[in-house]
Amino acid sequence: MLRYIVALCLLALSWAQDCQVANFQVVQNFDRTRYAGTWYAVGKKDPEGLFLIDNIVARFTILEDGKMTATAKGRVIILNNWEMCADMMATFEETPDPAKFRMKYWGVASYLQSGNDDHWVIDTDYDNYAIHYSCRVVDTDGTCLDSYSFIFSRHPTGLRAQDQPIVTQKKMELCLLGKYRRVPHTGFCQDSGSVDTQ
Ligand code: DAO
Repeated sequence: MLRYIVALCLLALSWAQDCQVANFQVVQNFDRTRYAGTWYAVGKKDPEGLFLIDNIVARFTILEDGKMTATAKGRVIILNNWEMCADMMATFEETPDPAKFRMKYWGVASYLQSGNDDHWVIDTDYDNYAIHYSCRVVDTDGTCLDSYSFIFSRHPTGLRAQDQPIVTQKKMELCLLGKYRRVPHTGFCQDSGSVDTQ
């Protein structure tokens, strides 16, 4: 019975969402220094033309001039069936909102994907979980046509039980509840550099 009540409440709340990208709330007073360090992607909502599949680990660094950069690794399949660990790099351009960045990214090898996406930090407690969001294409009605989102954890084993309701609430606010998949960490990228050794 309780399960049905919770499901009905979630449904009612999701109906109340307007799903306007411009109205999505990001974390207040974002502190990039506390955000720095290693994050394990434990959940992902894929964009069209999925790139990073699993074993995704990102490490954010704050340079001396205060700018944020990142390196990331993850298992990818390129050229139809070539499986490899992609070594990626990213720089972040600030915007008037401290939790909203433009992220320029590229592969260490030229045949890897490159691009320029939004990188919004929707929520984080800095020590355990972070919710990232990027909308690549905004529809004419203001909703998102092509988005991706990472659920990051400081722990490769996943989210702590107490963080799960917060993350579920945020997925709902992004109108992405039910669109995420689990991101396994099998050690696939472990021997290819240092990003996931901390
Ligand atoms: O996996 O389909 C996809 C989209 C991922 C975009 C590439 C991200 C590469 C750099 C990530 C740095 C920190 C999140």
